[in-house]
Amino acid sequence: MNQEPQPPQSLVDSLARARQVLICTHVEPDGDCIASSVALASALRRAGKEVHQFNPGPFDRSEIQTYRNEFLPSVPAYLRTPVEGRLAVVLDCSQPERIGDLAAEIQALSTIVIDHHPVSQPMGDSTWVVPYAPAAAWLVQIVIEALGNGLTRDEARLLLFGFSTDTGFFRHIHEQQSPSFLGVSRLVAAGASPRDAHAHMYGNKTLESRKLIATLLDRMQSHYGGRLLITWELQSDTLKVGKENRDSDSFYQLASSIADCEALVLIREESPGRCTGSLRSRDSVDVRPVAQKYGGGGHKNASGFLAEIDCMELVGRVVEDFAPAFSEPDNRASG
Ligand SMILES: [Mn+2]
Repeated sequence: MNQEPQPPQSLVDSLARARQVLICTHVEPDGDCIASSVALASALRRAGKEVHQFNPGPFDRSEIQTYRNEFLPSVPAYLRTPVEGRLAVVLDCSQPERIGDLAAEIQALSTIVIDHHPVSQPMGDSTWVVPYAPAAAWLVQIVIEALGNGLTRDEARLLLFGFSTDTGFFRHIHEQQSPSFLGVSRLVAAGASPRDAHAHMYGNKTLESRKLIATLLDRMQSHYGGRLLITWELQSDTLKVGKENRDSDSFYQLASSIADCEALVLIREESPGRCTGSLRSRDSVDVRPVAQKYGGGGHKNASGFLAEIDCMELVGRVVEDFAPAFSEPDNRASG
């Protein structure tokens, strides 16, 4: 595989024809969906279109705060009815539940979907899902380029930020994703700087945010001979430092560097009796079944869920949930 994927011509045509575009992205937004949305909005406005951006929030991640005012949490009633030239675009997800109430609000509209999450039944009238794409930002870049007006420097910077978010600044890219570097090369040629993108993502952290990581590491439990590592963040920890001082990626980076770790779990008590779980794995361990058990989902190596369960009870349950994954002896050496 050494060619970049191309979007269906019908999808590019419907974007080119649209006069008014409503871009919707997923709950608990991240750098990939937000940057993809803002870059696409910019390119469409350059092409003379009216663009509205929607995201259900919450905007908890510090690196996307700059963009939160560009998004509305719900679609105003006057935009929900189908009229000639009005088009909804769903980015970085393809299941209605991932965009919350927005799904019902755009239900009557003609909808296109651009995503990199593998799902069996994507929503939308015209759909472009490329599961081997490391980020939606790369697909959005290709769509913007297909529209024929090039990329501005700001759009290139945004897309590199999105790409870097989902790839952990290139750490998660594997050899089957080589064509994505062609896209990155064009972003850099258009004026995006990897050095600045790295500083934007990994710099400017507060001391409190580093201390929170220290707390999580200090609490960490090791199970199944060190193959599963699990830790938790209590609401009192979060209140002490503020949600904006959460830095999951730096935490995963540190914890996953521990020898023998194959799966990593971070449980966060959002409020008493209500927790989110983030699951990460290296290589062969599939964390999706555990996330799905609590109504969540995601990728084989990165999944999440929200559960109405007491924090410490959930920690115990999740450890047991991983028993099937680790029932086989460690066969990485032979595999
Ligand atoms: Mn993504």
